[in-house]
Amino acid sequence: MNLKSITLTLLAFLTLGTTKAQPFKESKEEKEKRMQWFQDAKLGIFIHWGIYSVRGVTESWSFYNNYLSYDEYMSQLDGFTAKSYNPAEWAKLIKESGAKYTVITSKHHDGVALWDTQASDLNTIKKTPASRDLLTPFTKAVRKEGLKLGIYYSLLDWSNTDYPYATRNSTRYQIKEDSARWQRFLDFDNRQLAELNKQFKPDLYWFDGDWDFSPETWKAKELSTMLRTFNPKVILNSRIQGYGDYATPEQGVPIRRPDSQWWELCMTMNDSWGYAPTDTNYKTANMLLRTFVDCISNGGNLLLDIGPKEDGTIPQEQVDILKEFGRWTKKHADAIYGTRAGIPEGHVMGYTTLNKNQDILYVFLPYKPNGPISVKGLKNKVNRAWVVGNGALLETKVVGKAYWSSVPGILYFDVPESVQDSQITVVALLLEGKIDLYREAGQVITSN
Ligand code: H79
Repeated sequence: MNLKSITLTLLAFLTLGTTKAQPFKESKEEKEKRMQWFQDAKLGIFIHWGIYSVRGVTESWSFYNNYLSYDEYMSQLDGFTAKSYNPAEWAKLIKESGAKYTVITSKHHDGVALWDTQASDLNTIKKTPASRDLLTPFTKAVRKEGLKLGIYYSLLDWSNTDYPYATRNSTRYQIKEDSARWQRFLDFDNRQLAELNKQFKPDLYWFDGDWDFSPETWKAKELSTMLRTFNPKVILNSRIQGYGDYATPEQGVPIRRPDSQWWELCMTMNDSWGYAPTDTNYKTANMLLRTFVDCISNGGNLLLDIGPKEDGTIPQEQVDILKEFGRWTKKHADAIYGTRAGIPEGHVMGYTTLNKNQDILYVFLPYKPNGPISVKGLKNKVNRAWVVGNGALLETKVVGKAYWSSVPGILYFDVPESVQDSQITVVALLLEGKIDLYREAGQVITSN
């Protein structure tokens, strides 16, 4: 290799996209190890911050869907000041909520970048009165708090004239008629991603907006391989056309346990991702805590969204919810972090998780018990029961075990009012040995 070809190879590597990617291979054990922090984390905070917070309109979709013109939408650039932005406070609040990671929009579908990208002038430095890189100080504050850093990046960009679509009913060109133009767009994405890689080396990429094209058109295989080559531990969400690591249901809580070993529900506190003062349809802390517990009982994470105002302040309703999450998660940390999915439905009325050893069953009660709590089908002896975060020991008793039947008796315990939590009470059951459930239909007694 001569100097010229070495330089060229290096250049290609730096810009990503033009190099021949080595296939990314990893064993099941290696992937489990790579995913461990994510699986243990349980709670993440999503941040949608962009020029859409100036008027409080829907992020990017408001012009795509023609609720307002592109020019009107972009005029919000002039009102985006970030004048009270305090990234250290954001990171502190996120940490206080009990979240172990955060994902921030580096660029939404509108193409406005929050960092000093060299690939386009459409960024907060060049085009807004904030006139600075807003991403870097946040990433530093996040690291300082010991949180994992996730970066949201929209693969599509409705502002980029090389992207085939501008709005719902405005197509710029067809890729098959101008593949060079599409390659220019891919190069642009690759350049921005190379910048993000180099400047922030995130723990996680949260892609969005892959739906218009196939994996081949996105060159998703090459893109994901290049990201992993640069940063072998990085976690990718699923929205990179089949090359991600975990499933990302949006807004809708799964009813059945998802097939994927790793998943994360992303959800808004009201009905909007970004700041929207006209949207007062907030879920209560209680509703959101239930959803959170629902997720972890099924082995998933919750990525709960906040939408700061254009000046960088976080709406009070959202701060209040994060603080109530903080109170509750701190008290019940043992039942949350590092746990695994609980037992199947039908054994107890409530959500459950299990510790890694599988010998502590945590029972989450999102209601005031009207009598003792019952757990059926538990073969293990319960050696001890206590109220998590309170410490009170609870008496348990097993009734209805017939000596001639293999069906376990029903375990009962009372949870007195004095030890109940104002949101969700959690009881820990220390089992003798790893959990062993009776999963049959029951003893069938026939006379013939
Ligand atoms: O950033 C937030 C949203 O702006 C973005 N993701 C969250 C995290 C988002 N909004 N909607 N969607 C993602 C879903 C996209 C829906 C689609 Fe379709 C339905 C894509 C393909 C079918 C309708 C038809 C919209 C585009 C084509």
